[in-house]
Order: sequence, then structure tokens, then C-alpha cells
Amino acid sequence: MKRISLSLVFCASLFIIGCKNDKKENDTENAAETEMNSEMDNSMEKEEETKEITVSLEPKSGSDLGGEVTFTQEDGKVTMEATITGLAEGQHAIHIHQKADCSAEDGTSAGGHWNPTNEKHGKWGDAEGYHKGDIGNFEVDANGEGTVSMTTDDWCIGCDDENKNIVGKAIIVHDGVDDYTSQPSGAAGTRVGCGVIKM
Ligand SMILES: [Cu+2]
Ligand SMILES: [Zn+2]
Repeated sequence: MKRISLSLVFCASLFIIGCKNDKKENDTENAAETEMNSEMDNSMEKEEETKEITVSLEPKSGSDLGGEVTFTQEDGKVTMEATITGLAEGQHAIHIHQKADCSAEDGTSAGGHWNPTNEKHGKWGDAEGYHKGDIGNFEVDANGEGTVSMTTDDWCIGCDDENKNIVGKAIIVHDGVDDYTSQPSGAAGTRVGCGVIKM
């Protein structure tokens, strides 16, 4: 009885793939496969399609900045990979700012830091709070090149949660360093690069 109903459930759950191959399994194998298969089904449901956005950075405030930022969303997490060129050696700040507008020559059109959750400015991950756009500082080498790499489930690409959705915002690179303390933006100085995050 048990065996029959198990087989029925198994066949039903495998209907899409077809159930030609399950005739001769014993109960143990059957149960194991059913379990494995429902795990697969679950992960298929959870796993959204991978989304990717590439943002080109344009120079601002008379800088020589160039670069590209790629955001990839997979398994509920967004990974950001940036390569930025044309900066002075040392540390520089990079943030997500609230408006998808890089039109101003000094980048101020992008507005302040993206802060949908009304936290204070801070270091990413700080228990006392931080803006959803507070990516932080990155290191630029003697050739003027720097990279940024981070992965977070605080962001999404084009989802319905406006506390997470990075689309419709802008990436800003600063000449100065984010001190993670000064409000509202870490005293990071001149905006030397800007790129709109759009689908
Ligand atoms: Cu900024
Ligand atoms: Zn901030």
C-alpha cells in the first residue's frame, strides 16, 4: 500500500521529466530519489534567473576617471564587481546615490546617498547603521586602477522591494576617502565619477 502511494507521488512529481525509469527501484531507492527530487524542485523554485547590469562610469568634475561596474543577481544575492581607472593612488570612496541622474558636471544631480531605510551614514555592515548605498572605500594602485568586489542580500536588481532595488539609482566615485562617520555622506569629497544603474 505504502509502496504504491509512494510510487504514485513519485511519478506525479516527476511528470515533466517522465517516469519511465522508476519501475524497478526498491523502497529505499525510491524514497531517496523522491527526496532528492523534491530538493531539486525546491531549489528550482527558489532560483530566479540570473540578472545582470553593467554600468559605465563617466568622468565628473574634470576627472580622467573611467570604468565599469557589473551587478549580478543570483540566488537572492547581488554581486558587484567594479574596475575603475584614472584615479590618484590611495583610497577613494564609492557609493550608490539616490537618483539615476549623472547630468551635472559635478555629479551632484545624483543626489545624496541612497538610504531607503533611513539609517545614518556609516561603514557597510555596521551595527549602528549604514545606508544601503554605503559601499565604502577601495584601494587604487600606482597605475590609477582600483577594483571593488562585494556580495550582499541587502540589494536586488529590479525587484518590488524598494528597500533593496538598486535600479534607478547611480554609482558615484569620490576623489576623497569616506570617514564612515561624518553625516550625511562620510566627507568623501568631490564626485569624480558617475554611472546610472538601469536595466
Ligand atoms: Cu558618494
Ligand atoms: Zn552614506
